[in-house]
Amino acid sequence: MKLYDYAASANCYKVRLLLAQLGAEYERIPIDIFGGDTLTDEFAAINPARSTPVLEHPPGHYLPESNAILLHLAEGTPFFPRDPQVYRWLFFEQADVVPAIGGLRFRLITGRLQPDEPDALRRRAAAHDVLALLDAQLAARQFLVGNSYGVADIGLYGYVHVAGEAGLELEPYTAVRGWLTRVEAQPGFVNDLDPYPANATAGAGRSIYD
Ligand SMILES: N[C@@H](CCC(=O)N[C@@H](CS)C(=O)NCC(=O)O)C(=O)O
Repeated sequence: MKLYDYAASANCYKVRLLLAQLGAEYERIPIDIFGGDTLTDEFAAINPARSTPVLEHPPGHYLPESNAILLHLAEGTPFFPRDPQVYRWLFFEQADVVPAIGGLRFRLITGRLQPDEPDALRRRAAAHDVLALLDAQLAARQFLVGNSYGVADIGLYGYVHVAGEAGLELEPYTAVRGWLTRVEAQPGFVNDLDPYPANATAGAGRSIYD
């Protein structure tokens, strides 16, 4: 199994977290997205969307999309409870959590947006809506689906745990904070999300964002 992977991407980190908790052996293929690695014809043949992560398994078969990879790897394991709510949370993560929290964090840290610009204010408001929704969901339960830890929690943890780096104060979201602590206490938990490297700064590299 190979993972085409960017160390500073929370979408990639979500997959690395599940792989670690499954005890799976795999080879990491580092993709320097701001070094132009996703802009090559070779990478487009692996994933025409030019994004990471991509799982290669078996050799020559490529699965892009972080949450598709999570669902595929978790199939038949305790990390995938037979409850359709799992799908609901993973779609919510991509549609609402990533653009709001992930998009804000990436653009602020790498200098693509200033905190007082309209796009930052819009993303910040959306992020607080997301956090309030999650806080209400988690107020009466230990984990997002069926009260047992699984891929829905892994998918949401990826970007929610770095909300503070986007300047989002988590203090009012008591249930979210409790859930983050429970996720971090799970057997085999790892956090190997790297900070953005220097070439991620606006104007410093080449990527689909520039
Ligand atoms: N929906 C995709 C989004 C993946 C994505 O946006 N990946 C970013 C890093 S977080 C990327 O690889 N961008 C490629 C580039 O900038 O060239 C998923 O969940 O896998």
